[in-house]
Amino acid sequence: TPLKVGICGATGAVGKEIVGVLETRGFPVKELHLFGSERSSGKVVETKWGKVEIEAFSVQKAREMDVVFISVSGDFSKEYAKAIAEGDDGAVVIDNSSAFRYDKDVALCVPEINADAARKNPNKVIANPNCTTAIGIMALFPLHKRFGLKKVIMSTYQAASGAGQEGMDELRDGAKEVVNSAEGTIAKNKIFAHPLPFNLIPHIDVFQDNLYTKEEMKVTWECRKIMDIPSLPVSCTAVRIPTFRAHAESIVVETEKPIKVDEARDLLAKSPGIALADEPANKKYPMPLTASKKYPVEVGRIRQNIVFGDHGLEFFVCGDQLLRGAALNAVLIAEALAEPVGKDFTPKL
Ligand code: 11C
Repeated sequence: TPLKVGICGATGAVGKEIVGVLETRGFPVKELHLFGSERSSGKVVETKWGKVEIEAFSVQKAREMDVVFISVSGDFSKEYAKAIAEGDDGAVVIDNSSAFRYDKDVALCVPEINADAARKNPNKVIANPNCTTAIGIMALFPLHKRFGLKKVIMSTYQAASGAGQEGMDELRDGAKEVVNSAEGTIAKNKIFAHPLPFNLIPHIDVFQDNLYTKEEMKVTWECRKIMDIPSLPVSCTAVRIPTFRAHAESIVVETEKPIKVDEARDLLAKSPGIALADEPANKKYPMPLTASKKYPVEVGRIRQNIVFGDHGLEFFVCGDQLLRGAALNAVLIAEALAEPVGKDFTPKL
């Protein structure tokens, strides 16, 4: 049945992508309401459902929706998400922030993996995972089901889009400044901890007591919750690199059962949400340039890991940060909610 759909943060990098995903997925939209700040209200956005004017957000207006996607900030979600969802007449909220991800009574969902967590969620706020988790877990989960994950070690190469439109703008403007200026010029930075053009920064989000960053710990906490393996050791080093919108991840797993490259490759090729890109002889492997603006996550460079031997696999994944990492996953959660409890969710992407 067609739904009244609201988007909070509709003019942001993720909000715009949510509109695009609703359009291309043919999501059953009865009415589309785009909520923004006072500053952007009144602007008109062309959509498949006609021109839609940005409305100033209010809890009351959002509560009139059937489903509301929130992609503003953790503080915005903390303040408003529960008020939008509360009671039988509230809306289902799909929240892109980290505000509720680790709450016991809030489902954290990648619908191809744990759709039922969202369907059986005891309240109407459902959390969308961090982009790094959502991308890597597309390959990790099928491997876990077949071989059992024992340990996961990964390093990431994360795009500027993780810091939103302002992050992408800072990269583009800074790169222009460097190439158009005297040799040795270093770009300015405000969004990132250091200048990003022609650099990389092993620091995303704030440092924790254990000297991992919060971005790195999110991967640990979220992999455990989504795959329901509460004590899985997952160690991540998260690095910002000067790409625009696709995160790449180098992942090593140790498995309970012996794992063979061919078997793992066949399994991953058939798993939902994945596009295999694993033909080294033809220079085909996952890259930000080929994974950007695509729904599936590319997986390749699959090989037996030297350290863990016949119980170890090493591979590379690359996925669009704004799509699988945010907008696509959020819309797929809404699609999965329309299907009955117990049904596997395997959308065509
Ligand atoms: C980044 N992964 O690349 C972050 C952005 O927890 O939703 C997403 C932060 C989050 O900067």
